Amino acid sequence: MSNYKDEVHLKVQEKIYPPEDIVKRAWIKDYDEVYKRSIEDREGFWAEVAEELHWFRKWDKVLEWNFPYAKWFVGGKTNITYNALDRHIKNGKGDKIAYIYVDEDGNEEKVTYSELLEKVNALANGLKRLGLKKGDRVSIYMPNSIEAVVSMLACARIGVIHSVVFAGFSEGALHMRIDDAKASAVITATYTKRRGRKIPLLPTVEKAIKDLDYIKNVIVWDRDKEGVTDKDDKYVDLNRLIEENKGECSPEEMDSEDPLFILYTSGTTGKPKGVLHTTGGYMVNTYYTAKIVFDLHEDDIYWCTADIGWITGHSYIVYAPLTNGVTSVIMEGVPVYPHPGIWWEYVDKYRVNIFYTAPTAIRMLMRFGDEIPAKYDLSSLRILGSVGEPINPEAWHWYYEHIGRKRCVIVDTWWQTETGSHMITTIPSYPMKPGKAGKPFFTIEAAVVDKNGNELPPNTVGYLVIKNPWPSMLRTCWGNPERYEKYWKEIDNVYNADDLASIDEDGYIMIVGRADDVLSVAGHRIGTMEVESAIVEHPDVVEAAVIGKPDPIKGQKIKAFVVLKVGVEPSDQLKKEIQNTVREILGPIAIPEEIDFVDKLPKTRSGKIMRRVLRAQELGLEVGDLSTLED
Ligand code: 6R9
Repeated sequence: MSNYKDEVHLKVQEKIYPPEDIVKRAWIKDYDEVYKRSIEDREGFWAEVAEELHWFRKWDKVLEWNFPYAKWFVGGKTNITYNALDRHIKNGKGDKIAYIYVDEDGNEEKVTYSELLEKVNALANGLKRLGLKKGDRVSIYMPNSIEAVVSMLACARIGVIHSVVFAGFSEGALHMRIDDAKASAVITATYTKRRGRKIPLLPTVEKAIKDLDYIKNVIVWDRDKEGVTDKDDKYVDLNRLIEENKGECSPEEMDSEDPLFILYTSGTTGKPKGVLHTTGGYMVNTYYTAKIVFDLHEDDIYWCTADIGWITGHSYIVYAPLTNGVTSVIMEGVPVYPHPGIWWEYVDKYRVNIFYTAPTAIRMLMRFGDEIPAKYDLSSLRILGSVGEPINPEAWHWYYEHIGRKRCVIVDTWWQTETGSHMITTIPSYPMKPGKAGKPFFTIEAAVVDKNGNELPPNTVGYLVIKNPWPSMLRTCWGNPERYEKYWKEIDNVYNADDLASIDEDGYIMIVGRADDVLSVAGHRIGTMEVESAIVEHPDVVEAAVIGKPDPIKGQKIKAFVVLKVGVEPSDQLKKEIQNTVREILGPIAIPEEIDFVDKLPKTRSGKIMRRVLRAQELGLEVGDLSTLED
């Protein structure tokens, strides 16, 4: 793996100590002691955590590990919405604000725990009335909003499996995800707001489901009351459905292993995989990681800037903040509109204590200068989180100094759609190392190994693997168990995260990046194959290969190498058309910024495109072993 060695990053050794007051209030003060105990008795550890939540029936067994299939809290019955809502209301916290929704124009809407439950119950009743039942799938294509949260929770209330699709995806990506899950209904909105514009969503849904006759209903949040659902019985008005079905909806007693949701994520080959998460383990693991890593306490105001369309939104905008009973900010819009201080303005206004974002956003905001955050009172902040990609030390220090004002801790949380919750992360009570994610969370045994599973010496880059099952691990890939088994069978019967990493002498893990052909553009996981397939949809294109190029803000940007049909002349116009094709099929995040027209692509003898050759040429790196190259 020598071509990944980077002497500079191995020298990152700086240690920064957390402020005393933060350590003093932290739930866990002695990481080493608790970690040791958690490894000695993994099941006992998680059982103790699970006791903090409500179960209609207690589990018989904490873990059943039938490699590579795990069942957690076997025999237990619960409902995640009961723990997210009813439990707090029963404890007298019904009037507490659950979400403060804000948009780019300063519009604000607050919802209490009681009000949220009322809406969730009503929509759940409505979904039932439309004929939806436990085990059915519903796709959700919604703006980042309270309505989206209500939609997800209404599904979970009655055991309907939700499949949220990021509202930045276009019709092709949406069609694939709806069709793979065979959703019976779609919940959407007329539009989402972005940079002061209304981006239509409903027309995209209509195109995506054109030939899908198993879709019984499209439920629409008609934001401007345009009457868009009047045209056809298939269309149902979301707010009317809520209005007309008010009343109690008792939570479905879900088996601990009943599916909660599917979320599609990009892989190396073929189409995205539907990662399946189940009820009990996901609930316990997300609840507890948020509590410890963000050190959540009763009166905290918490803001995760992700979108509900990604796993970070599922776990740390929706489920974990609610099971912890805190108040969350949820924002619809981008970080730079109407001005690049909008996030800090809201941190100041709502007295946010915990702020969780991605390095790509930090790098983007850094560019606007230190004077922007300096205008605001950010003294309420205590914990700053980072997720999605490695945070480079420069961005780390800016976040620490200009946002945290050297009084906060930064928790760099490494995890994946597949892991469901934080796996390797700093926690607030031990020293931070800028550029390193931190140590394994409790009960997690992580290692850095070679392809055969041999552990590598400290500070050597290799594959990051997890050696044990954990409660919120994915249970399978929807309709594709072979793909699931691959995670555990590729490297010596341990979970292969497909990330490259190194571990230092103190046990801190540094993530280097993806090992497979997955791109990370502004923290979004995009498969090279997905983009290539979209490019080839253009009638003049024969073949395409896509690589990621380092980008100071987005982490990576996409470059495409395109082979045209014989007789077609390359032109700037054609580049634009190809970009538009990708935009239409996948959405703006997947557009190749650079396009080179080439005569042919480097391939292996078995016909696989050797993207690493293109990458090496493009970036001036060593090409490495070429023995499998075709010619
Ligand atoms: C939560 C999420 C997962 C991939 C993962 C890795 C990268 C996530 C990171 C990080 C370095 C961190 N990643 N967190 N890399 N440091 N703190 O992002 O899930 O969209 O599935 O992406 O993101 O490469 O394998 P997902």
